[in-house]
Amino acid sequence: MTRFPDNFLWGAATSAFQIEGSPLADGAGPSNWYRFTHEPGRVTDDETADTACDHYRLWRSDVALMRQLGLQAYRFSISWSRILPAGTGKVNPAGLAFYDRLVDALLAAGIRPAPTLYHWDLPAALEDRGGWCNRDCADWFGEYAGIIFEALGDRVDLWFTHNEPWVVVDAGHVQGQHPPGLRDLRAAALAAHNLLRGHGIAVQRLRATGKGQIGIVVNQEPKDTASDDPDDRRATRLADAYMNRQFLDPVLLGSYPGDLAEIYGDRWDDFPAGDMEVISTPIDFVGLNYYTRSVNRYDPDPATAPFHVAQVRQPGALYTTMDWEVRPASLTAMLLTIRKRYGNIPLYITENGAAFRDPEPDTHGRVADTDRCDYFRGHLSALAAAMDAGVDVRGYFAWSLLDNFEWTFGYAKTFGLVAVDSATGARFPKDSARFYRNVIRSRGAGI
Ligand code: IFM
Repeated sequence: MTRFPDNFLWGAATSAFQIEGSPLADGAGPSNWYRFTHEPGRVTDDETADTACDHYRLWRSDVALMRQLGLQAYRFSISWSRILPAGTGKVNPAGLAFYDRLVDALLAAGIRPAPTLYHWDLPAALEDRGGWCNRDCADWFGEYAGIIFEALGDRVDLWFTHNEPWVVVDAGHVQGQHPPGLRDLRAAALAAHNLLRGHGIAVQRLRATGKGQIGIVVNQEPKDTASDDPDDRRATRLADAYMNRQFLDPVLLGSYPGDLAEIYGDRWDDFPAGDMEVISTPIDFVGLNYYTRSVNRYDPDPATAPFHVAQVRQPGALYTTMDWEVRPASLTAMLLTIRKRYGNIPLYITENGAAFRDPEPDTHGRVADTDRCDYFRGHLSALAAAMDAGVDVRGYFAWSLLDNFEWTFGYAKTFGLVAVDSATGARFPKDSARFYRNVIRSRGAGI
């Protein structure tokens, strides 16, 4: 394929907490991430997202910038605690008004809004009530989703429920690196299940409105085994079940992968029979975030239980500053695997991109981020290869529009098409932004 289809959707993605700043402005409640980032030692250099990219104030010029870059769609997330400061109950009209204006501005600029309802920032008040470990959280999410559909559903037709629920489960409930900071497998199993129930409830809420299309966003990381040793193969299979199939199997096949029992053991409760029906409510598409693959081996160290998996670094491979191997071929492989396991459901690449150490802007403000251009070139070719093989991919969102707050890494990891001067908020489109604009204009001929 030399060109992507005419109706292929080209966009860029961000998330609320990572770019907006002004976390408590205009009546917003604190989110779990706001609170977490204000606890010493949680984030590199104790950086916070109190200003981030200042998008909450600079959204108008950011929409103008997206237009200049030729974006056809913008995937952003909505901050639950701006809309419902206590998580449920009383709506904060000023919070809704922010997204209402943003959607209008995007449409006026000819850019299709594609909101994600939940990109990790939970109202702190709900975390205090048990967060995703509380069964009720799925219904609280449904209530919030209903408010958003009611407010924006006349203008938005492309919705995503959760972003990367695996990260919420793993980083938040197994590794203790994200809020709520737990290291508890029983909590992880509960949170995973309730996130999925929340997803299903939100899908049903949208269906009740009779408008719009909806899907979930999962991060997929192909798991390759370091050797044919049975222990390495088993460790690889478990890593795959845990990260890649734990969420897509229930949503698309209506059951959990059997191998999860080997991970969770008796920390997995029996859930009510009707739950799976809610979780597997039919969706319109799946959003896939792809960054890298991993090569895995068995690790006997008791500290790595119950996964007993370690990643093997590949000599000679290029790694990003996240320490993620650059491996476009695994994007093609991932898409073919998805089609084989789940059938030819429509897909979007909802995130793809790379953090590299960028050169400083030169005297004309130019940032020559050659590595990132190469990354996009390689991955778009890999995407085209999968589409040539018949995989139904409808669009691509580069991560990310702006250099932003990379969670516990603070501002050190830069993924943006556009650099942001932290002192002034000034935006500098990098060479990758120009490269991407040409890709969009030429429908991929510029790769
Ligand atoms: O920045 C994150 C984003 O919030 C979720 N997907 C991965 C990105 C890079 O780590």
